[in-house]
Amino acid sequence: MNKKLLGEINKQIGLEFYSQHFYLSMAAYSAANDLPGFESWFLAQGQEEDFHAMRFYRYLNQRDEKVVITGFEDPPTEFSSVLDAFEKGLAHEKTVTDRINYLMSIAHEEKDYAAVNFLNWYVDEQVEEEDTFSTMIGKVKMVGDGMGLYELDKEAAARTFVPPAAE
Ligand code: OFO
Repeated sequence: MNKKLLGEINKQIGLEFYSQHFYLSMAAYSAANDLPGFESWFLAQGQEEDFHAMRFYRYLNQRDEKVVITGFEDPPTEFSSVLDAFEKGLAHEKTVTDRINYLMSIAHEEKDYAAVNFLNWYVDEQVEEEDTFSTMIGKVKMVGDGMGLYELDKEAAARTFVPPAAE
């Protein structure tokens, strides 16, 4: 694999693990504010991010390349509201989408069509990620605070993470 693409995929593994911590931090914020449904929603999102990272990990191993695990910055730990958390989540997902598009552009430049196929999954996934967050933002705005948020918290509790079938 081209060295630039390899380096950027390794960086992406770090970013996906960062995303996992970012959402764990939102789960902790929700738990601390007596919102167990949002806590479990963000925990499921964190599991999804772990899956994204490990899918890259397995792919590099399959291509006989070395995975390099690095650290990452601390995620934010304070949020002013659940809405603030979801808005920060959507902004983050947009930066992740830009990163996936960047990886895809390198794969095209290098005519690495196997990587293009592999990355296509993330292109589709990012459409879902952004949609998931903007839907939650819409719902939180619709219900406002108080009883509405209490009901939405119960609905959010139903989210679970089911890993996609093995590829
Ligand atoms: Fe891995 O997509 Fe969200 O961050």
